[in-house]
Amino acid sequence: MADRVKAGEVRAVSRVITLLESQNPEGLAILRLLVSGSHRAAVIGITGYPGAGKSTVVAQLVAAYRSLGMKVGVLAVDISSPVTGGALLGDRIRMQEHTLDHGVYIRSMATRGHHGGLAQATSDAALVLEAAGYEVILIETIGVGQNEVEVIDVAHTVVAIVAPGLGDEVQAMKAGLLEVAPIVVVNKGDLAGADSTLRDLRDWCPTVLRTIATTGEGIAELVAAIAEHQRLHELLGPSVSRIRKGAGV
Ligand SMILES: Nc1nc2c(ncn2[C@@H]2O[C@H](COP(=O)(O)OP(=O)(O)O)[C@@H](O)[C@H]2O)c(=O)[nH]1
Ligand SMILES: [Mg+2]
Repeated sequence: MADRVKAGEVRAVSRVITLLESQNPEGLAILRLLVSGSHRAAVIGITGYPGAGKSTVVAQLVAAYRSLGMKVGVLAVDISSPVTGGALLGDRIRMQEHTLDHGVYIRSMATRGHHGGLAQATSDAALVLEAAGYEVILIETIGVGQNEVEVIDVAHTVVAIVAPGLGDEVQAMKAGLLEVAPIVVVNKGDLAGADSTLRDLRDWCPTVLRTIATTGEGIAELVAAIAEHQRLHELLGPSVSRIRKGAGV
């Protein structure tokens, strides 16, 4: 099974992630065989409140990285509640344009049913994708809270997505999430209030970008900012050490 994952076989990748989600000992044994590989993936966390445009940004990033010829894995972390259950379907439909592309793997991680925690399951899944040769791994997380910060530990680069007109949410993010997100994106740059949100955040964060994810505006700049952060990360330390630590191997 490990060999099949290393050969990039999608069915094997899915199977192993399912084993890991249920903390199956066989899954953990396979994972140990996988992490010895020499692949290096850029793991990018995309976080922010529901509705900010995370999935739309992720779909644009997938297109951007595919146009560079890179294999892209997407892990969508969904909270299994009646309130957000519909978001999962929306995400699937929105990303559907990429699902026929063999260079893109999209997987939803449901928070319910993880015995070892969502962050662990996500971290394990990212390692499987890395072993399977995915060069970019995008992790979309819903909301902002303690669990999110855990998931953020998996990613080398975290991008916080903010939409204008969410005054209170932006204030809450400043206090918490923005501390761990080196790149902040004000998405829905076409909406009123985008300018003042940008100004407000620029006092707090070094890198604040404006995007209109529905049209793709600003995505090239976001790709460049992520690349720059990843480059610094490479200089500052081994890119996979944190994720390896997360997998306990
Ligand atoms: N006006 C506008 N709408 C956007 C933009 N980006 C996303 N949306 C819309 O905002 C809604 C929520 O987007 P989604 O990507 O599902 O947000 P998520 O919950 O953060 O993943 C959808 O209806 C999108 O079409 C944007 O840049 N401008
Ligand atoms: Mg979404």
